[in-house]
Parts: sequence; structure tokens; C-alpha cells
Amino acid sequence: MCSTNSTTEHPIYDATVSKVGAYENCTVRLKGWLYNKRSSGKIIFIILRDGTGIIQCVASVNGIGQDEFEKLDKLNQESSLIVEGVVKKDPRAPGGYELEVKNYYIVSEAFDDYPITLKEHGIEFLLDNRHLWIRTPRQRAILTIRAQIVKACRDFLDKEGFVNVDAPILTPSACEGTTTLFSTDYFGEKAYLSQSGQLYNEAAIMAFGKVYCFGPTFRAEKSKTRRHLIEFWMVEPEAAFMTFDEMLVLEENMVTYIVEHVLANCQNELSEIGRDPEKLSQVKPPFPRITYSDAVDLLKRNGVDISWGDDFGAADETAIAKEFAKPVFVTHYPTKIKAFYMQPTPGDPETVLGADLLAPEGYGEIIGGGERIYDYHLLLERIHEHNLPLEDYEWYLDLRKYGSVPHSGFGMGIERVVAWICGLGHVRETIPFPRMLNRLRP
Ligand code: NSS
Repeated sequence: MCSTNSTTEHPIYDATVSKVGAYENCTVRLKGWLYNKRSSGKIIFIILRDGTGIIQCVASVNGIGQDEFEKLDKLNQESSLIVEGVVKKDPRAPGGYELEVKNYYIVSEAFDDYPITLKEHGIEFLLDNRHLWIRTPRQRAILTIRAQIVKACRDFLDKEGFVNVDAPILTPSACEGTTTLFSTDYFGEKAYLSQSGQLYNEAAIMAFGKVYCFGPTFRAEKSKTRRHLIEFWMVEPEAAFMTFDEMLVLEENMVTYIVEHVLANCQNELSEIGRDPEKLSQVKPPFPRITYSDAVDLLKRNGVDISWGDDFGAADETAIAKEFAKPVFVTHYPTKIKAFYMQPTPGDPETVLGADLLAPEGYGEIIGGGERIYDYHLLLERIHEHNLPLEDYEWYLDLRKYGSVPHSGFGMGIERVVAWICGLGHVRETIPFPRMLNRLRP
């Protein structure tokens, strides 16, 4: 853009690291933090990060003068600074460009040794320092992919004609069983943090037809596994008149859209975290479907000690998913292990029109959903069977009183999808500030 032998003074352009390519040979101003530094006598190499990427900046005594050079040489990691310099193409540099420093200003000097260095740290230490850990390129890449996944969910559903109608977080009743409820005092009354916005979605579809809610959900689960968080984000589409089969198609299209969006927009981030995109490019509809009964047989054939009616554990889900290169639907679960609102399978009341979507590569369930009971009397019966307090579900029953229609919906846990797409060993890195059984801080 700027010529190297021009005699006229160039202006200084405000730029970001990710956009420096548009300013070759120009003088730019970058604002960021000192990620790393090494010096060799008369040259200092600074790795500057600005939130959009990292760039090597080269400062020399000739370029900035002896005093400024010495000051820079002493600057601590993570000091914030503004650097002005000329953008030079350099195929060896990360990102392909380097900055020849002409000037710099220290905004705030880090006055203590930064706890997170380039050496290996233990996971508990990193989690204790999560407020600082998120600055590292790997964590930034994961959380950028998360943001793109969230965007893809919204884009897909908006495009499909779903209206975003959010559900409350403080609720009087349970959606997914009473054992994992978080309770809080609501001015003398007991309230619970939402486990799912589904019940409210069911009210909203009668007003909008197709809706989704997207927000934090909470499960007081005493599970300390690599798939469980206490607070996680869920996107929950729901549609009036949508059949079970139509819902499965919606799920596979949404998951495919998300994967394609990440592949198209996050190549740098995937390579930063070392995720092989090849495995993800196999995710194309249709996804295989197997019934719960067939899944039990499959497990038995693989020597797993399981009986019809048992719920699947993480190891079972992994064993089932291992048979497929794409995500797989497990459908028609036993009625007694699923939530109270699930519609029975026509002609087979022992099972329900419910499906879980299991991700490949051992990531387990990423989506749970199904068709809902729309008959008033059957729903009332289930509420009694599950010992749910009727007064808290009167409004939910009303939906079956006034123009009830068959309807379906599902919930997709964002962190599990991020863990799978990024190929991570644990969900704790998929959310900015994880809440786990033993962790509420920072
Ligand atoms: O319990 S779910 O299977 N289903 C529901 O909550 C329905 N009420 C959703 C609906 O139909 N609108 O949870 C859905 C997903 C599940 O597949 C996981 O991906 C995720 O929510 N999930 C979790 N992620 C992280 N940590 C925990 N503890 C967790 N529990 C569920």
C-alpha cells in the first residue's frame, strides 16, 4: 500500500495485528501488550499481542535511540504499550508480517512478574489464574471459536425463521428433574436457577411458531467429569407443529452449518490449537440414526454389561459414537429414564420420541431433544408420576388447554460443541470463566 521509496511523509495509520497485511511498508500504530521479548545486544524482538493476533516487532538502537532502547529492554511481560512502526512482509514471521519499531509509548508498566510464563503450568494453577490465562494465544483461539459457534447458531436459526425469545433464569420449577436444582431465596420464596428454557419456549411457540432461547443454564450436578459444568450455555430451538423427524433434520443441518462456519472462518484458530480440520469436514448430513434398543445391543456385543432400561454413561456414549465418523442420533429412549414432558412413541409407550445426538471422537452427547406431550391429560398424569408440584406447572398445562399442537425442540450445550470442534480434553477451557464442582473463582 505504501511505497518504500516515496519522498512524501506517510501518515500513521491506526491498525490491528490481524489487519497489518493491508499496510505493507506503511507506518502503523498498534495498541496492545508485551507477550514476550528477547534481546540480542543491539536488537530487541518484542512479541506484541493486541487481541486480534500477535506480531513480532523489531526495535534497534538505531531506530529508537539508546535511552528508549534500554527502557524497552527492561519492560516486564504483559506491560501495555502503543507501538508505531513500519509493516514489513516476512514469510518467516508468525502471521507473515513484522513491525520495524520507530516509536513506542508505555501505557502501563506491569510491576510484578507475570505469573503465566511460556513454561508449562499445572491446570489448577492456570484455572486459578483464569483471568490472566485467557490472554494466551491458545485460550484466545478457543474462545474465538466459541464466539463463532455462538454466531453460527444464531445465524442459522435466524435464517430458518426462528425468533429469539429468551427464557427467565430465575424460575419456580424444574425442567430436567429435581435432583440438580440450584435453589436461591426469592424474597422469602424458593426460586431455582434455570436448568433449561424449554418450558418457556413451549409457551413462546404458541405466539411465534418457531423460537429459540440462548442463555446460561445451571445444573447442581455432583459430576466431576470432562463433560460437565455447573453453569453452561445452551441454545434451545422449539417449533410448533414440528415432528420428531423434522427435528432430527433441523439438528443435523444446524450442526453441519456450525462446523462449516468454523472451517470457513477459524482456520488460524484451528491451526493455533492444533486441530485437524480433516475430521470436521466429514460432518455432512444425513447423520446416522440408531434406536436406544439397537445401541444397547451394540454395547452388549462389545462386551458392555448393560440391560435395556439403563441410562448410558460417558463410556457407553463413547463406545456407541466410535462406530461412526459423523455425529450419531440415538433415538427412542425408555420412557422411565427420560424427562416428564417426552411424547410416547406411537404404538410403543415404553419408549419416547426423544433423541440425543452424540458427537464423534468420544465427545458424547451434545444435543438432547424430542417431541413434547401435547395432550392435557397425559401431561397431567406425568406431572403426578414425577411428583412435581402441580401449582408450579398450571401455566405449562394451560398450553395444552388452549389450542395445543404437536411440537418438538432440543437443547445444544455450547461448551460440549466447542470441546468437540476444538478437539479439547475437557470442557473447562471452552468457557471464559468455568464453574465446576470445586471451582467458583475467579
Ligand atoms: O438435559 S438436556 O439433555 N436437555 C434439556 O435440557 C432439554 N430441556 C433441552 C430442550 O429440549 N430444550 O441438556 C441439553 C444439552 C446436553 O445435550 C449437553 O450438551 C448440555 O445440554 N448439558 C451440559 N453441558 C455441560 N455441562 C452440563 N452439566 C450439562 N448438562 C447438559
